[in-house]
Amino acid sequence: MSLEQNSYDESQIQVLEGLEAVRKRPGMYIGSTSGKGLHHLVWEAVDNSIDEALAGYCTQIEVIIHADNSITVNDNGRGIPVGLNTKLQKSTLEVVMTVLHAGGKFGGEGYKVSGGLHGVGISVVNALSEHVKVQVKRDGHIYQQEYKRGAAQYDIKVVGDTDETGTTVTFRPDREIFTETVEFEYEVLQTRIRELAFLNKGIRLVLKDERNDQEEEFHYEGGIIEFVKYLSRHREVIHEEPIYVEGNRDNIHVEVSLQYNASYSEYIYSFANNINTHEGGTHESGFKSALTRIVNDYARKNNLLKENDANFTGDDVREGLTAIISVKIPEPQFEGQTKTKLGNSEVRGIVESLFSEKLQDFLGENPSVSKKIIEKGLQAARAREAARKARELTRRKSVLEVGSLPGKLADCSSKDASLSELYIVEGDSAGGSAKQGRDRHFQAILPLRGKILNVEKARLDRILGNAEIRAMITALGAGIGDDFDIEKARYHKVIIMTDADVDGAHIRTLLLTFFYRYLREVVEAGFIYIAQPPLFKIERGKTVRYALTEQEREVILAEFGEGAKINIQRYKCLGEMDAIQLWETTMDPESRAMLQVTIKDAMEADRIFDTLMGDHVEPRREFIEENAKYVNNLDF
Ligand code: 0RA
Repeated sequence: MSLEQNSYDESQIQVLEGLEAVRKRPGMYIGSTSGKGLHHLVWEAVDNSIDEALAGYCTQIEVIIHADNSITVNDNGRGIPVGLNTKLQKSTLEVVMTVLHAGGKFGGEGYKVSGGLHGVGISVVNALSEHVKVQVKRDGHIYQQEYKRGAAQYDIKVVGDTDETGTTVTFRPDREIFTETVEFEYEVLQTRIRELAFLNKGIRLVLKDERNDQEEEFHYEGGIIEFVKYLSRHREVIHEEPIYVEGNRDNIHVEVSLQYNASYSEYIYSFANNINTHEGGTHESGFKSALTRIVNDYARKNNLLKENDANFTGDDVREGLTAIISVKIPEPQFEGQTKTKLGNSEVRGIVESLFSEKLQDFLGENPSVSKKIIEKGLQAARAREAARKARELTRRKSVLEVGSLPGKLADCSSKDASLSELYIVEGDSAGGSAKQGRDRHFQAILPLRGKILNVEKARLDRILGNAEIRAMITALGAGIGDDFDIEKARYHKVIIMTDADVDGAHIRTLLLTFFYRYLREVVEAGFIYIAQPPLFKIERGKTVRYALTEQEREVILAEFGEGAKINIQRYKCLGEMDAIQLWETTMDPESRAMLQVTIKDAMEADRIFDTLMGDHVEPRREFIEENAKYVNNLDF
């Protein structure tokens, strides 16, 4: 085998630490050893191939889930170098696979996807796998090496000849490390691989699942233009082709694509080096300020905003907007709580100026679309004003009428918020049972009428005008909007209790959306919970058991065994339980099962809610079908 490789300087490899450190503290390298960490291994491997593609040497990447839950990532790049690393007296391949961070100094040219948790190197995957096999095709040969828990099993060897090039890594995650699960989820891989295909136009990404012979190919010549179209696919768009700008300045590559639709929602996703910058950052703020400025300029120049009209706010011009901002930069700085905020200050101005110019041209060339965008902005501004008035109304109600709690609230006697719970219950009849069954010392009950459902098609700002929602805000006592103060919250647990049917799922989605958009701090504080009423009551003689799921029902039936007569009741709504049953199964802190809502759950509800009030009927029908199924299998 040839030991000397062309221009690649193998002394660049930095030897930092042994793989033992990775096995001792895997969380430090891949975030966690949960399912998320497990999937992270795949991203680590895929990122290397994406880097090779971004450097211009690789056009196709294949990810295969094997039946034994091992993964293969295969690319047609140049192949990891195999020549001798003179310092370590090992092949470069072995160094890359067994020395922590050795991959970091690769190449030098092009961008690295690395950032945040990514980019720790393929050696981390090796350290955390029971078994790894790597094959490299280059220089006419197929080279191979295998490892167990990071340790090479033999020296690199030639196992065949080929005129192709590429790298194939197959790894089986270590069960000793991933104690929770070693099972890969198709949807998780699919979502990210699709996203990578959108973000890196032209690359062909293939996902195969050998567990059920599923296979999909993701390949978008249009890149983020197609991403925007994909995100808007359920919407009534107001211009067929998304606006697109691509440019390079100071080694920073910028792409922006956007499209307006008839809905009221805003979907802006930003990425830096393929990493979703959830917390935004300089690229996103550059985009937003350009958008606000240019739309206002256009509206003024064309007399669509009158002299007495105030300028549009950023929110006004982003109603009904779907946008992707993707930058690729040599040294991204990730900041913020979750390290998903782009900090590089030079990026703001570059995005802003590249995008401004393009947007200005677009508006000038498409006057009828521009008019529609401005009209949406005007509508949004009016809605904003209406929402402000609605908020004032709730504020006056809660602040001026001191101590006036909603009439339907059955409050608890405790004044200690940290001990107090507010049950928000669907329907007056279940509300009645809950009032009877509760422990009134610390449990308050607020029944909600089904009427709240009718806001389905309403804008969220109108929801604030809804009496039921206002009762909730007043009961919670922490205000809303600018004068919100979590310290004033009268309960530290707000428990949503709805029926196990589609309407119940619907109301729950609405409530979570409301909390997410208007009382996010309450969600962040961990105050929101979802009650888990049982789905089945199973009786044998005098013994009564409750099951939350069909699985639990089966377990109980197995315990009861054959023989005596067994009676199974399926609860369709909370009202079928009497006060005592409701207390025993769903409200008694000793025995109840509740789900605490995370900000991610609430965000997901917000997305679903948006689908529900979207412009198309189809996704709504899908939600109902999905949820009907969901609820049958029980819940969440
Ligand atoms: C650095 C240099 C060269 C190839 C690669 C990195 C490379 C690494 C991986 C990891 C997965 N797939 C990959 N493909 C390529 C080649 C340098 C040369 O040939 O001159």
